[in-house]
Amino acid sequence: MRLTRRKIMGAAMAASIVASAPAFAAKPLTIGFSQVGAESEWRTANTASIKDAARKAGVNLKFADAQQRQENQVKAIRSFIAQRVDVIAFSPVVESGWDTVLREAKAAKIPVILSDRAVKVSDPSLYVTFIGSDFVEEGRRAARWLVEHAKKNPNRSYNIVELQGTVGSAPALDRKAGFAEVIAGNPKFKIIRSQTGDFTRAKGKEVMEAFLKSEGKNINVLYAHNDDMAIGAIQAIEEAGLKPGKDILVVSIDGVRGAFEAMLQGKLNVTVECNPLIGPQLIQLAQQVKAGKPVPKRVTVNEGVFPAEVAAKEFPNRKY
Ligand code: GZL
Repeated sequence: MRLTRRKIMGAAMAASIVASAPAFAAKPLTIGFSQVGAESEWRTANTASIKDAARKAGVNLKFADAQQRQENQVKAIRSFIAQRVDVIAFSPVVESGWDTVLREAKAAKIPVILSDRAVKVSDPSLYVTFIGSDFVEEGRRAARWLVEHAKKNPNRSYNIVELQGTVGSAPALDRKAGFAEVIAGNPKFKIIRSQTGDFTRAKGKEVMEAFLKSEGKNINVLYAHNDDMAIGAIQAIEEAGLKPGKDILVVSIDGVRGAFEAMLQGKLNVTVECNPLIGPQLIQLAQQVKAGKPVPKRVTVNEGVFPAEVAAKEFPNRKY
């Protein structure tokens, strides 16, 4: 085809108009995020990771703190639906009671991502993906450390008190199950008391005081579902005139700064890492979901186990 001079000029003109047109920036992604609360060091680090990742990615983040109440999360999700956000993400404070509000999000064609904690729903299509830890494995790792440690005292039996996380929450249910699975059938280990400390230092201390009052020197081990409750319980153990980490072994989960400080003081024996720094992966998942790209139904994070012997070496590397 002969390109006439006029056609070439026309094409050049069109190209220059497009090039000079203001670059219309794509509308930023808007994510509505409902956070459990601010109950622990872990949660604070998790919130910071999500907010920092959203800022760096230019995401418009609408953030709601539920103060550990499910009704506040339901309200926040409904508000995100009304505001027509692009993606809803949330860390469900408890596993059940989400079907209705997630059906409303589905009807509004707003995709939902689960962050940190899972839900039990009748229809798995009510959320697109989950990113977080394997809490059952975290419970197993805590128990495996104790079983290994106990080999040093073959004739000794261990009476364990357990501080559970928030009643009905995935981490509490799963960490309890994982720990119990590993000690099942082994007469050396017995859980003599188990009660929720709601993942907070204050409640952990209060419940440990009650355990000490009723069981006293009969207790050899504290298994706490998170470091904050363990740190509160350590105060109660000391106030009872006992040595945490020695008279009562302290086994915990999260790997927060406070746990490393307690290990350096000889008051906590091991913390099983639960990584809160999932902000960048969460934002990336939301961007993929919004772009209609396929994402895995479950994205888990890699985690370690930190006994007191490695605390001094590892502490400078900690990021939360
Ligand atoms: C675990 C997270 C738990 C932490 C607690 O992923 O949901 O909630 O272990 C926090 O510290 O309160």
